[in-house]
Amino acid sequence: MFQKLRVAMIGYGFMGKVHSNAWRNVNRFFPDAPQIEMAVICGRSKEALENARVTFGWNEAVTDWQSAISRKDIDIVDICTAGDTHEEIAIAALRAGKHVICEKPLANNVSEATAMAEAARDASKKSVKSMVAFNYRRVPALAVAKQFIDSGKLGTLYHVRANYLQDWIIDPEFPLVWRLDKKVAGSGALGDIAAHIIDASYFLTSSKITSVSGQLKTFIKERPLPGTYTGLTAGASLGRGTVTVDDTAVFTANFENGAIGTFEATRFAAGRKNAMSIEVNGSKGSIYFNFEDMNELLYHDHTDPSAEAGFRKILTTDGAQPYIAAWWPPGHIIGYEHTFTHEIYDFLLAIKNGSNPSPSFDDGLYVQRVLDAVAVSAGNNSLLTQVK
Ligand code: SOE
Repeated sequence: MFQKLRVAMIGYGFMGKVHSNAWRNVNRFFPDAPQIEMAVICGRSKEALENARVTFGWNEAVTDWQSAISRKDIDIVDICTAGDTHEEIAIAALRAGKHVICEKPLANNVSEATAMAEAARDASKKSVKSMVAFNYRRVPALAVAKQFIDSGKLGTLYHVRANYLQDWIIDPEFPLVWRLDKKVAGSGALGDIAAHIIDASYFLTSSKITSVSGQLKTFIKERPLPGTYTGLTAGASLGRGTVTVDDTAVFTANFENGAIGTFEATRFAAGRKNAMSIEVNGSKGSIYFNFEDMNELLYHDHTDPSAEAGFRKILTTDGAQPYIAAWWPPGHIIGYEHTFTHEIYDFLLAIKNGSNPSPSFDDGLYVQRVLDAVAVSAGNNSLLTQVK
C-alpha cells in the first residue's frame, strides 16, 4: 500500500479552485492513484483564505507558504499563484524534498525558468518529482490526436495552425487586474494563453519550435485601477494605470521537423470565450481540435478515396480512449475540470511508479524560451528570431 500523500496548495484564485476540485476527485475516480489528503491551503489574505479553505475542502489554512513547505508531513506542493512567485516557491519546495506541480507558464522569464528547471533536475536525483500544469495535454481528444500522429496516421507533418481566442478584456473600462501587469504576470496573452498552444504543438508533434517571427499588440493602453471599477462611465474612474502587457500575440514558427506553424493568442476576439484550437496537417491526413467542442476530434484521412474523403468527427468519449473509462459511459461528455483531475492523476502515478511526470520543468523552460523569442522578435520588427 503506497503511503498517503499530503498536499499543500499555494494560491486560491481560479487555478486554486479548479485544482482543489481535482484533488477532491482524483481518489474517487482514479482508485489506482495514491491516496491524498488536502492538508494545507496557503494564501495572503486570512479571511479570503479561510473562506477558500472551507469552500474548497482543505484541512488547514496558513498565510505563510514557507511554513507549509517546511513541514515534514507535507509531501506535495501545488503552485497555483501568479507567475512572479513560481521561481521562489518551486525552488524552495524542491529543495525541501517536496514533489511540485506548478501552474503554467512555468515562470515569467527564461532566467527564472532556467533556475527552476535546474532545481528540478537536482531534486529528481533524490526521486523528487516535478511537473508543469499544461492541462490541455490531458484533454482526451488531444491525447487521441497525439496517438494518431505518433502512429504515423498523418504522415510527414507540414503545418501547425493554433489559436487561443478569448474576449474578456475588450471593455476598455475592465480594470487593470494582475494578468495585465507585467511585474506579476510576465506578459499578457503571450505567456497566459499562447503558452498553452506552444506546449500543445510540442505535445502533439514531438517537435520543438526553433525560430519565430512575431508581433505583440496592446490595444487598450490604460485602464481603471482594480477596485475603482464600479461600472463607472468612461474616464470617471478614481484612478487609472498603464497596461504593461500584450493584448494579442501572433507569430509564425519553424519546427525542427521541417513543419511551419502559425499561432494567434488574443483576449480581443469578440465572441470567443476560451477557443483554444489546433490543426495539424500532414502528408496522409489532418487533425483539428477546438476546445469549445472539447469532446470532439476532427480527423481527415487523406488516403481515403477522394469521393469519400473529408473530415470526420470522432466523439472522444469511448472507454478505450484516454481517461474516459474513469468517468461516464460513451457520449456523456466531460469538461474543463476533468483535465485537471487527469493531470493530477498522472502526476500522482509518476510519484507512485518512480517515473518522470510530463510536461517537465525542462518542457516548461522550452515554452518560456519560445515566449521570449516571440517577444524579442516583436521588439525587432518581427525579425526571424532563433529560440535559445
Ligand atoms: C485566463 O486566460 C485563463 O484562466 C488561463 O490562465 C488558463 O490557463 C486557461 O486554461 C483559461 O483562461
